[in-house]
Amino acid sequence: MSSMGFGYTQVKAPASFGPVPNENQLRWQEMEYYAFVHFSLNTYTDQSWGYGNEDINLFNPKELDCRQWVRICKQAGMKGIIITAKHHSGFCLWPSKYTEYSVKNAPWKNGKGDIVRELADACREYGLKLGIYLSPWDRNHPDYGKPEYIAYFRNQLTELLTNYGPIFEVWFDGANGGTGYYGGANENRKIDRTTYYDWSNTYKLIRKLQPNIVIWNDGGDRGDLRWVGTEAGYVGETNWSLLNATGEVTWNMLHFGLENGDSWVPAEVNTSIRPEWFYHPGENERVKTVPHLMDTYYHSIGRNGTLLLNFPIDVRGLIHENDEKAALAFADEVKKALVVNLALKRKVSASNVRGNAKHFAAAMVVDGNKNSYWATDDTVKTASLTIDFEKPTKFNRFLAQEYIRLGQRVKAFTIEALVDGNWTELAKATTIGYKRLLRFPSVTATKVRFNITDAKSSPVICNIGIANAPQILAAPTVIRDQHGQVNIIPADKESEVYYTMDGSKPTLKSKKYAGPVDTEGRVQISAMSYEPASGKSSPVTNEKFDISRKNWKLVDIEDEKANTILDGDPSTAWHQGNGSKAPVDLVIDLGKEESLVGFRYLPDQNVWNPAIIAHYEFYVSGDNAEWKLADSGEFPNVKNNPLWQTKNFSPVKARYIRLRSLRNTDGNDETGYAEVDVITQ
Ligand code: FUL
Repeated sequence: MSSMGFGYTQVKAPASFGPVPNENQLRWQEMEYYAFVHFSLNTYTDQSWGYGNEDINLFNPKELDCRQWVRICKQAGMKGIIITAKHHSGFCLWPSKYTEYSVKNAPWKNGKGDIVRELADACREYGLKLGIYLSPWDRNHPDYGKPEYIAYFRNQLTELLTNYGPIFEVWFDGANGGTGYYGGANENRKIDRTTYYDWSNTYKLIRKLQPNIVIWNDGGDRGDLRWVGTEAGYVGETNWSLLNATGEVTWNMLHFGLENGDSWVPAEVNTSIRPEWFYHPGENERVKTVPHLMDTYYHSIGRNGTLLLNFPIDVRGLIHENDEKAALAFADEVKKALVVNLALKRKVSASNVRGNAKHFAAAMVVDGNKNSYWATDDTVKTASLTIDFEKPTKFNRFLAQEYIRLGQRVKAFTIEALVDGNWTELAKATTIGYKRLLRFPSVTATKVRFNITDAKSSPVICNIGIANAPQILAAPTVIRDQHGQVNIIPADKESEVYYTMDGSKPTLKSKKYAGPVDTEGRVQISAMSYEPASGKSSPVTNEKFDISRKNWKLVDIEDEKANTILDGDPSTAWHQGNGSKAPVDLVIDLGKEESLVGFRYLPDQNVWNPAIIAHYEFYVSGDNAEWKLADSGEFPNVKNNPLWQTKNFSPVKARYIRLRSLRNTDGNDETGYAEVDVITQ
């Protein structure tokens, strides 16, 4: 059929559907991958959140080199860097006119330095974009919580958005209000996140100073971008780039977007290359592995998000070599996985083409041009596209992109392959958006069929990719249960596992894992998976366990399920609630006297009401009658990043421990625990 019969209107481009991105959001989305750098006084105090009274004299990086940061980011394929110009402690990395708590009073460069300037210069040199993180919460400033602080905050914002050239993104952390130094007041200051900052006027200021910027804000008025509800490095499989302009934003909306939202608010996945955001020397061996980072990639950029990957700047003022190595190896793996598009310029046909017009034909998805697209007639909401390899071809990845200038439309799709003359389904998925990537086991086929099975409006697809990515082996999981049995679980059941118990790196000559290993006392396990078919081995998992918890007993707790606190399995948790009002105590009998130097707490990993302890006291006792306070404080950032919390204290001998939750992160009286453990001398 020719397009003639349909008249001119049929071959006009489809009208946009629903909310669409503005030019700033589009430019940002196309960046796909960019860096965060966390650097502050925290770097020198081994803290996650500074209190606001940390000694400025500690800030003296000896080898600070922003060009090194930018070089690594550039080599890793990133397009920009967002720097923590001011974190919660209030310490400023630029010589702000409005506070004394900044680099201008630090020994570094005799107070003449400006890290934001050095980074801006390095970014310009390497062609990367600069972004600014400015914490709204300021634990140093005496006026925090009062109206005067807003003027201070805007003054700082004005400095940062005026003096350092174009800024692509500004980042306003949602952690707001709480205890702090506040110029010596040392108190708890609460603010109303919805009104205190008067965001709408701050936004006006920002847009006036930097018209091309995108605003990230998870706490206040709707910004241009949204948080995804977790710092673990993934957004929902279903991911709409939409939210409502006003009203409450629930965790579900952050994580999955809002199918019928009235505004374009796309997702940015922020996560760190190490467990924590700031540099902690104890994490040098805990930099994420390539398989881990690849999962993050598929679960962020591969799910219609961007990836904001953090480097904690180390004490020297550099990106640590382990982080550099991981980031470059990750970039290399992404390239190996996706660079060859087997669909490019292949024969392709579609079940429907808009007005049968050539410029909307199926071939537009494999022409290597993201600005041309395949579109169907307006009434068509289900359609398929068949790519013909003309010979058996092996692949295991599928990529699709919607032309989002016209809105996000696809609700569901499947992928099928013609294998030995039969069509078999390889994958089933929901949304696409700017970019969607699917992984499935390798298959050899002559044709691939992409079926849009549900859409809000006629589909508009600008790119399809098919790739054959090399297999990569993930490191195994190591768990020790309460009885001291160590279980090593490979990610792929067919892998073999080799391990050592003396801290040495496992090889094929090490012990082969053949089932749970009984252990007593302190142990260290280093384990790797090995795939005999390919001869490949995984990165190594290192786990250290303290004294065995065999004879431990939870005191005065009837519920048997409570023992999950001691089962070594991070995925099982128990909640103490039952009407008990905060503070809530957990008492454990260690069975005999131990020399304690600290404790560890792993929050419930569940995202729904994990009831994580935010402020704690830790007591010890010899007889369960007389108690002594060994330590107290906060677990910073545990809601967004519920990692193992480790606290050290002066050595003390005790048989009983009491972990007291003073306040939880959900503001109720429950307390959730995945694990509790001690550190012995
Ligand atoms: C969180 C902060 O509290 C962390 O310290 C970190 O800056 C992260 C990016 O955002 O909410």
